[in-house]
Amino acid sequence: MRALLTGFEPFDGSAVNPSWEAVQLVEREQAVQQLVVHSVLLPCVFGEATWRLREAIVEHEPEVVICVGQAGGREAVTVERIAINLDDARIPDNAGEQPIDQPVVPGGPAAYFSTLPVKACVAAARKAGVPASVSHSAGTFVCNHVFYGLMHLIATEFPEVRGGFVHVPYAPEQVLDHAAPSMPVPLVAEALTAIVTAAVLLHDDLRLVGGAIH
Ligand code: PCA
Repeated sequence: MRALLTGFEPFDGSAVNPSWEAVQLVEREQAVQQLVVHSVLLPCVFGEATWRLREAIVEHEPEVVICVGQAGGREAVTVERIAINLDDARIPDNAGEQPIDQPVVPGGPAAYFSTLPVKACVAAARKAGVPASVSHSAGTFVCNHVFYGLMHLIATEFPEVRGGFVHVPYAPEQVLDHAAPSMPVPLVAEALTAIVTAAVLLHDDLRLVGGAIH
């Protein structure tokens, strides 16, 4: 089995992006038998990030694709459930573009659900000792853009691939001078290993409590 994990380059003035640090660790460790993990860096740029993702899928021919991004301020690893057809950037991307209220794919469906077993992924991360939950919004910046782009690629070109998105907290070194939740990168990598393992092994999700009231 082959899995593709993507991480993002730093953005918004940060020196690191824990998503890229963590997926490289997962690739280096290759901790799961009979599963080869490839990691690929995506630019934090609308449009280009999705083209690079498509190239990586063509190159590595993965069964499972998990895109990973930083969600500064979140306290846990969050497995995203839904990607929406909306780009609405609060800050410019790394190429200086700041789309406002534009569709990711003009004429595309309003949203796509992750095809990962999201509850089972959360359960696996928790079992590995890492705080995790399901999230029902990946925001409206480049992460949601790539998540929607991934699910659109799967729907239109790669129907045999299963895919989804995981957001991770800041690394501790990013919050040394302000109070915000953070998580050590090796712990994030453990969660991602557990998540990718669950995603590869399970096609149907587990029926677990895990919704959100708001
Ligand atoms: N997080 C941003 C984009 C890149 C990243 O790591 C986001 O959540 O949209």
